Amino acid sequence: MTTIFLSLGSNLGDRLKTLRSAIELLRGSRISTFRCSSVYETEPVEFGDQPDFLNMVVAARTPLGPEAVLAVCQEIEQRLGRRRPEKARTIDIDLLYYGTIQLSTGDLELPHPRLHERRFVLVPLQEITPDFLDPVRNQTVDSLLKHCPDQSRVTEFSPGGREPC
Ligand code: PH2
Ligand code: MG
Ligand code: MG
Repeated sequence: MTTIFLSLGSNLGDRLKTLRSAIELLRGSRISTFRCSSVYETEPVEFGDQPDFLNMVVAARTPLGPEAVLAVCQEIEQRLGRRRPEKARTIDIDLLYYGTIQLSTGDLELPHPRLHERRFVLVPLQEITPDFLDPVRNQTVDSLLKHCPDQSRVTEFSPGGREPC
């Protein structure tokens, strides 16, 4: 079993409901979530004129390898109505960390190459695992967030209530 961290984002349709469905589907696919961040409303980064996202991060344990996790995530994206290559998406599920493994293939890079530049990832990640040591940048998540140059808006969307995990 390996501990993994996933970033979930939605900026189309019933965003909260879609995040919840994605977690249910992950749990039904041998990706057992055990900790969820709060949900955050976030300003789109690098996407120009787009609706705000809801973003969150979940921790999970899985017997699947990294490529199989990626395949499950893509299958769930399809199932929840994601249509590529549109920028607005019902759901985007990104693998941030697969344990401390580093790898780079055609379709998967671990750790996620841009996570340290994105407040919409780091704020929820810091909430659930501030002391996790990023194996490439050799810094804790706390430190990555402190030094993150991104200034985009990230505000808590569901104060008082973590998502059920
Ligand atoms: N995802 C992106 C690019 N920009 N901005 C926000 N706020 N949230 C996202 O999930 C997001 C983004 C690429 O997948
Ligand atoms: Mg993404
Ligand atoms: Mg993605």
